[in-house]
Amino acid sequence: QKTPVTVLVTGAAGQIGYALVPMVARGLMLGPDQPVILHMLDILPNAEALNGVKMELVDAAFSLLKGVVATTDVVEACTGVNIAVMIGGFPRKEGMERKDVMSKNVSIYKAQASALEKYAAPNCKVLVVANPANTNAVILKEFAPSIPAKNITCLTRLDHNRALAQIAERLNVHVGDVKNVIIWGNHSSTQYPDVNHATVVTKDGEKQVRELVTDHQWLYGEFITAVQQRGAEIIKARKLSSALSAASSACDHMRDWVLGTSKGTWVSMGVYSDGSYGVPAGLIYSFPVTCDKGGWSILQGLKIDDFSRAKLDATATELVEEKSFAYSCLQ
Ligand code: NAX
Repeated sequence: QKTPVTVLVTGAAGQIGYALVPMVARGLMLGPDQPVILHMLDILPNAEALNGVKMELVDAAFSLLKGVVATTDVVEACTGVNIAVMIGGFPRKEGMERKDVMSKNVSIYKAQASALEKYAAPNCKVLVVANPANTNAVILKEFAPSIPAKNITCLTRLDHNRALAQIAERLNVHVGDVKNVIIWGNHSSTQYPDVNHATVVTKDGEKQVRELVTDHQWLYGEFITAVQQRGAEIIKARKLSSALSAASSACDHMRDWVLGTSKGTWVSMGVYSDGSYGVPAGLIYSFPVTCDKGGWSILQGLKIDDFSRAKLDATATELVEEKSFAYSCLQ
């Protein structure tokens, strides 16, 4: 049997954490033959609830789960972790500005970065889910300098999956037959869901979404807003934010990163920008990526038309502003 992989989940007593840990323990993140040890971190006021989650994991008798640590100690949580899924953070409460939330999370991510820097396994792969996801990831990168920049990513796969689902619904095809949408930029309402290169597998071969959806007003209007606003729609319906879809997408993100994307398919990941597609280097920006042998590369050479260019730039501008605000909080 393979050596167990240690997976850290922060904010594990929260909604997404509760949905995610059983998925990890069932092999949905790292594969059905990969044993795991779960390290779950939360804060003191949630220690009892966290312990309850641990009890449930034990009771579920998962055959792949080789150990569970439930702790409020960051050092214990980060020690020896191979994979870190960072969900914990300060939630946005009524009346709070996005910037208030950001300043609280910047200090949390600075502290947790330092713990990962010192105690995680050398090649630890990090996925930041907590908002503002891209900017928390930038801060984490800054304060964990020995973790390679390529190992620090943020979640935009939920937005990617939402875009696939919207197209599938519109065309009345199965979501598994739609591929290669792209989420560019920030996991915020400035994100750009791009279908210019997306295709659908049909019985007559692969077809461009742009040809199949003839109503381009929908494709470049309502579709984009629907993906951007889907999170708000879920909150309205559930009175709680998305959790099972976020957890499932986090599994998709890590699984593809570790095990690879299939040939001819790309996915969206928030990754460290090297300046590709004219995106300022040093941001954590969502790009189309392919994954192989545990690494990702930004897909190169896609044609970007004027409509897309403006949208790529607008979301980059927001990320530049967020980054400089985050740094100002640390002064
Ligand atoms: P919850 O409030 O249910 O859970 C968050 C958990 O984090 C709580 O248990 C809390 O005690 C814990 N926590 C707070 N500070 C902590 C710290 N310093 N160390 C460890 N744990 C800490 O939120 P949930 O609905 O699970 O959402 C978690 C985060 O994901 C939020 O920031 C949310 O905005 C973000 N999201 C990101 C998404 C993405 O696609 N990137 C989509 C879903 C989600 O909205």
